[in-house]
Amino acid sequence: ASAAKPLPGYASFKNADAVIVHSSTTIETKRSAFGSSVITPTNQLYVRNNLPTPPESIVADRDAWAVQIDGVKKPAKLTVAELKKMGLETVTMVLQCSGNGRGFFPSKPSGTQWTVGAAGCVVWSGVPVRDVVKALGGVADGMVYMTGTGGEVLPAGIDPKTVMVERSVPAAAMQDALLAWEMNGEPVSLAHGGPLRLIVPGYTGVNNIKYIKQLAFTAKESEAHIMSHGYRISPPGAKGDPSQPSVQEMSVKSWINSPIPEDGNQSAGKVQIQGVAFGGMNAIKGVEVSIDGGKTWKQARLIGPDMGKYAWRQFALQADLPKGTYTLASRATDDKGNVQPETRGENQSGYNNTSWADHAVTVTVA
Ligand code: MSS
Repeated sequence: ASAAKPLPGYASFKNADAVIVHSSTTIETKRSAFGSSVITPTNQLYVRNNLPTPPESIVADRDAWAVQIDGVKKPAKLTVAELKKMGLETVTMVLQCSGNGRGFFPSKPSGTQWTVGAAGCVVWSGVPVRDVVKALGGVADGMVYMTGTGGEVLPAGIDPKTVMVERSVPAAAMQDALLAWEMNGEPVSLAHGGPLRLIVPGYTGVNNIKYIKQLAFTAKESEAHIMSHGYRISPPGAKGDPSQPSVQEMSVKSWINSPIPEDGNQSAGKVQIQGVAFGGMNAIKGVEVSIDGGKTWKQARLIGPDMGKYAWRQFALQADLPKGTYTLASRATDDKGNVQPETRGENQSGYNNTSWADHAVTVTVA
């Protein structure tokens, strides 16, 4: 077995026992570390950076960070200090990388082999984008996308479009979007996009632009490679291109966090089978649990506080397990009636895996 990789400097505050360091830009939460208190602690939340992390100096004077707002009637460059006076809202949201669950694809798509831990449920505070837009006279005519640009300083000598982190979502997503400066009750850390991050609730991780330096309402999608060719749902064997769907809205998903093989053998008797479920754009209606690999299902209980439709719900099912081997699975339903599917949608890059079968765990009770 290879030795655990050290935490990179910008993420040195992470709890090393609770995470798997895949690389200096990809850190996963251990399945055993999610707990049952809904919110993922900041020091356990996963990290995914597509580029090297900007220097700590960008969070030295947070209020001075400025974001250019374009594609509105009165474009303006606004500092965090100014944004703080324009509105305030808090949203609890599942932040999940588009590639979470890639590690379950038998085709082993290239990219980080995340299992369940490129996700967490976190609380963001900031100004609603719609308030900013209103203050600047509204969206300019003909603009149909909301395009956010990351504040990384790009390497010289290469076409910026090939590396920049810039993503477009439908402009309507601004209704629930925030420009956030606080996460889990603290100023947003550099690792998670401080001083200012675009939060698009219900959309996969990549659409939540860290250290945002420009927010523009645009007539067309960004031509940055990460938008035009990256993060596309392309058929197996095909390259990404703008004609394919982009990873945007998340859909209904759940998984079990306890008991899991990592916990070691279970002793026979009562057990609380427990996990998390979320609906992406919709609230969770219910979760069923199976102890026989999906042959039969029982309704689990939703436990803990309901933090709104963009948050995940904890669920639990009490079971009495005699000695034996069990394949535990969970299957969530959202309030629009969408049911988590048995199988993954095959795609070249291993995105959007919501398969309940892939997320099942096999445990031994002795
Ligand atoms: N932003 C920026 N600026 N940069 C980068 O790199 N990444 C993405 C997002 N944003 C980036 C950004 C991704 S891709 C993800 S997931 C996320 O972020 C993560 O987060 P955190 O905080 O956890 O780290 Mo996949 O879909």
